[in-house]
Amino acid sequence: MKLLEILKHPDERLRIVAAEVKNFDSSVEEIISNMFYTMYHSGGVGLAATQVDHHQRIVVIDISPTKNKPITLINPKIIASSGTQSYKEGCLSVPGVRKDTDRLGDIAVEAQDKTGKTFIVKASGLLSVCIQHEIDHLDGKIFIDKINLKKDKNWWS
Ligand code: QAP
Ligand code: CO
Repeated sequence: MKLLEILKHPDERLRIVAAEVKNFDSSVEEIISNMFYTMYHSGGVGLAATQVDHHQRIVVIDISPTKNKPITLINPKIIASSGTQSYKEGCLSVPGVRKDTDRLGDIAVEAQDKTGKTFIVKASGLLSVCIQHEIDHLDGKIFIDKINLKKDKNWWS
């Protein structure tokens, strides 16, 4: 297992749009296990491949307090949603910054596992926020992009 370097804002590589995974080979398994190792080491709950300068559509998540409920999403796509929510988000690529961010509420996500098998996960609350935050990374978007300079007068506080 390898500890990967996490890109920090404003590194422009965080803006690269990740490519779909088409070949489910051992290199995909390798980046996934290194991403989990790096995320747990850094005290994160979610990490997108983009953040470790690997531009394929791969996300790892573990929001459990016991850190033993790993979720891997490959080529994730939101296929349904209802409602909205706001959550005070942070990001390993923007250390120290926390900001209320508007998101979809309940979501259904279609994704593939490391063998290429398609599955659907339904998520609400923190898990829903985390999945949306990580899919944004794959599209080169960061939560602080959503800061409204007019509305959020003191966005830095
Ligand atoms: C994305 O974020 C997320 O500033 C994952 O000093 C955000 O793991 C999911 C972290 C909000 C759900 C809700 C941030 C660690 C970790 C920091 C993270 C820091 C140390 C952020
Ligand atoms: Co992030």
